[in-house]
Amino acid sequence: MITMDTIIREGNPTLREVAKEVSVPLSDEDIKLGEEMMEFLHNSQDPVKAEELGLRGGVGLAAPQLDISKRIIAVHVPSGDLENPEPTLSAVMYNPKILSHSVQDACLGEGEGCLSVDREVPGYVVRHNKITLSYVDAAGVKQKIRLKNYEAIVVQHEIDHLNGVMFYDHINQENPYALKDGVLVIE
Ligand code: FHF
Ligand code: ZN
Repeated sequence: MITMDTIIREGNPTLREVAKEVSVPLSDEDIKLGEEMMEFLHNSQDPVKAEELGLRGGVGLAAPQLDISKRIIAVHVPSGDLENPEPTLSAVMYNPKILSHSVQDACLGEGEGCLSVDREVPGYVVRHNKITLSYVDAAGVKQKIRLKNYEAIVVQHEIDHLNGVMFYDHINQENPYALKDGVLVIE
């Protein structure tokens, strides 16, 4: 089972590597890793299990955070709506690739954090507001989807991990809360 002890922290060089693509058809090992990554996200969002296991709540996880330099991410974004409890996005993605993106940028009003970063880093993390993404799903099937707003931000945070990029690399060094005109702030 993946716990906080499995997750490597900033300073570990693996977080700065460009991860390798996985081969398709997927290996049993890569399928199992994806399942374990998704299980971690579920556990981390379950108040009882998160408390028991000492997990920080997470909506995404990338294999390099487990010291595994492969292009695998898991995302699980809860709806936050009691009427509609289906997660707005839940998938393990192999070899995810941004095919195109909006001109408009966006950032989370609250900034971002990271399971591999044990400190608060204030500031806006400016990303693309919309992305068109291809990936291979857990069944080995190629998928192509469009994402916007929060879901697009989460996936970009995860794909950054596959490229050795940390969220704070995107924060304006002079003024962490400086924003160019037209950037959507997601609250
Ligand atoms: C998180 N947690 O998941 C953050 C960190 C924008 O590479 O966002 O480092 F648990 C992956 C509902 C809403 C439920 C938010 C992408 C952030 C990715 C994980 N938690 C949440 C929730 C959360 C990182 N990460 C603060 C841990
Ligand atoms: Zn992260």
